Amino acid sequence: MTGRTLDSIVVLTGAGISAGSGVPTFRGEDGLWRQYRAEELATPQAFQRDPALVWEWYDWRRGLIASCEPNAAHQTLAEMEQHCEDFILITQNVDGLHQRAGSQRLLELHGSIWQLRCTVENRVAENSAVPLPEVPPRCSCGGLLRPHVVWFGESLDPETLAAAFRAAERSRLMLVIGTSAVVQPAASLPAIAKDRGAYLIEVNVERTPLSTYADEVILGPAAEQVPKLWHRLKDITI
Ligand code: BV8
Repeated sequence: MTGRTLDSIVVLTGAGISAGSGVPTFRGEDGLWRQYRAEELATPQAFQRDPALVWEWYDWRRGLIASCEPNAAHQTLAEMEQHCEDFILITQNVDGLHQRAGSQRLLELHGSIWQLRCTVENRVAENSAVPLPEVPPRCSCGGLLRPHVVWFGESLDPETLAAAFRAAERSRLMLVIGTSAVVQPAASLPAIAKDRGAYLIEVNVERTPLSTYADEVILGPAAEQVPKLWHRLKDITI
């Protein structure tokens, strides 16, 4: 790292940062629910085919996440935001743990499990009821409500995605924490940052497709490694 003030940090997180809080990851061995894989349920086709089944999965996840607490990695990122003038946290997670840890400069690429959208009126509302009083939940207009998340095969919110690309393009330092780096278009953000000259640090319990071009790969649980990394970073310039 060259001697520059630590002025612009972009962080990309995935399900692995919440694993330390007890939230199952998507592709790990804990990514199964009943006999289904997450990718089979997080699709508009699955919802169309069996909204009750998809909602049972989301209701179960909401209940589980509600009993989980942000871990030291989430809390460290919230502290980092206070330290850096140009900081943005981009997450693929829908669990809301970054907000509960205090992060504010946050882009939720894939939406939030705590917001429901009417499939008729398209209205979005916060809903933290666990368990849901009825499954599948319905809007006052009678329409089915769906989780306000981005399913596989659905496009991300264009403004959120554009903001994420802009952040990646201007970053001097990008931290990529707890993602298998396979889901697009989120997985292309680190490559954009790297191509623009950012210093890339990956934190994961195993190597990923990203590891070959990261400047540093820190192997270990995010809850342990992210606080250590921040302790190292905050006293240096890049
Ligand atoms: C789209 C919300 C346009 C729902 C999710 C190329 C370009 C564009 C699209 C595609 C493309 N190729 C393929 C596609 C389609 C698809 C895609 O990427 N498929 C993949 C599987 C190949 N992308 C899309 O459909 C996206 N839409 O691009 O729109 C379009 C439109 C139509 C047709 C084509 C394109 C939408 C993707 C969003 C899907 N929604 N979630 C919900 O959550 O309920 S994605 C889902 O995966 C979660 O958000 C999750 O966060 C995300 C990524 O997974 P990870 O976060 O990385 O989690 P994972 O379990 O995989 O890995 C965990 C990692 O943590 C592991 O590396 C593990 O080692 C590590 N770990 C574990 N424990 C720890 C740890 N690390 C640190 N500490 C620990 N303790």
